[in-house]
Parts: sequence; structure tokens; C-alpha cells
Amino acid sequence: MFLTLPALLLLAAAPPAPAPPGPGLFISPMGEPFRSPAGQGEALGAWIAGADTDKDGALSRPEVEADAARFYATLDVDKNGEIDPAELTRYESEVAPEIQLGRQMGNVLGIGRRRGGDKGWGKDGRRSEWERATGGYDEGLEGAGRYSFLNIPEPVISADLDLNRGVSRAEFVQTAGQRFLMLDKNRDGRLTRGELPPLPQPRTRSVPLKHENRPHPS
Ligand SMILES: [Ca+2]
Ligand SMILES: [Ca+2]
Ligand SMILES: [Ca+2]
Repeated sequence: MFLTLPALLLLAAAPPAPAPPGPGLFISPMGEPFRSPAGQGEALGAWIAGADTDKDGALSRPEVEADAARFYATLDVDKNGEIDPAELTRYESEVAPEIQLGRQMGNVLGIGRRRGGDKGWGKDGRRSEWERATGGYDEGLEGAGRYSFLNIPEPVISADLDLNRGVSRAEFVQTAGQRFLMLDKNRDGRLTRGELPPLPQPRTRSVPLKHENRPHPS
């Protein structure tokens, strides 16, 4: 292959493209990422289809717990019945790195402290900084909460019920049951797709931030 000098310069100048979370990422209540180039709805459908083992079109609590146990087995790499700090790091950096990006950048940029005060973020440069940090999602939505039904930034470590900095299989399955109850709004023991809340959607440039409507002081 022969590349002209301008083409080579272009390649050299191109920054490494970070894998964009994109519209096709869904993170299950227990933190398992599902990705689909066809979009978030397809990714969500893949989670439901996989967990709905009796194929009745709804998820029962035992189905959700069994699905959590299946995912747990993939996280407990050394199979000792405990997700230890190294396995947690693997989850956050390799299995679902998207949950970390916004949180790290948000911390660096002080997003968490900006709640209620968005001064200075309307100028184009600052706006792109804001978009990079938050992915365009509302403040208050962090990590996995941007791609899931429940606003839980790190769904795996937050299953550490006894706070020993590890997650046992029993803790993980118990937490899955608790999260099922949080989503089963009508308490019929079945989770249907229509019952699930809408997933968070990022704001885009076509949707102005609140303060962009305000007159600028001259
Ligand atoms: Ca079912
Ligand atoms: Ca382990
Ligand atoms: Ca624990």
C-alpha cells in the first residue's frame, strides 16, 4: 500500500480513537455490559433474552438471580467464591471500562462538585470539555448509571453487603434479588420490558443546556 505524504501526516496526527460507549451499550442491573451495533434496545433485548430461561417474555426473580450467578462465575476468575480487589479491577478496566471513564474524568474536572452550578460551561470549548467528562449525561448519573435502569455507578462492588471489600456469590445473588424488587414496580414478581423505565439518554449539541438560553451579559 502506498500512502501520500499528506495521508501519512493525517494518520500521524489522528489521536487514538477511544472506544466510544455509543448508543448500543446497556449495562444490566448487576453490571454486565451488553453491546450492540444495532443500538441500546438490541443490547437490552439480548440481556432479557438470555435471562428469560423459560421464554415467557418476562423475567422472574429466580431468573434474574440465576443470570447474576452466571455473570458472577465470569467475574470470579480464580473460582474461589469471592470477587477480590484484583478481580474487581479486571471488571472495571476490562469487562466494563465504560463505567470508569466518566467517573474518573468527572472527578478530575470536579463535575461532582458542580451540581447545581453550571456556570462557564456554555462556551464551545468548555462545552466539549463537559461533554467529554460526562458523555452528555445529566450530572448525578455516574458510571454504569448512565447505561442502566438503576443509578448505581459500580454495580459489582456495591453488592459487597458485609463491607469486607470482596463480593461473595451469595452477596451477588442476594443483591440481584433486591434490584429485581426495585424494578418490579407492580410487585407481580415478573419484569416485563414495558415495565422497565426508560434508559438515560445523553444530551446532544442539538439540545441546548439550560444556561445557553440565558442572555449573555456583555
Ligand atoms: Ca421468564
Ligand atoms: Ca475470586
Ligand atoms: Ca462482601
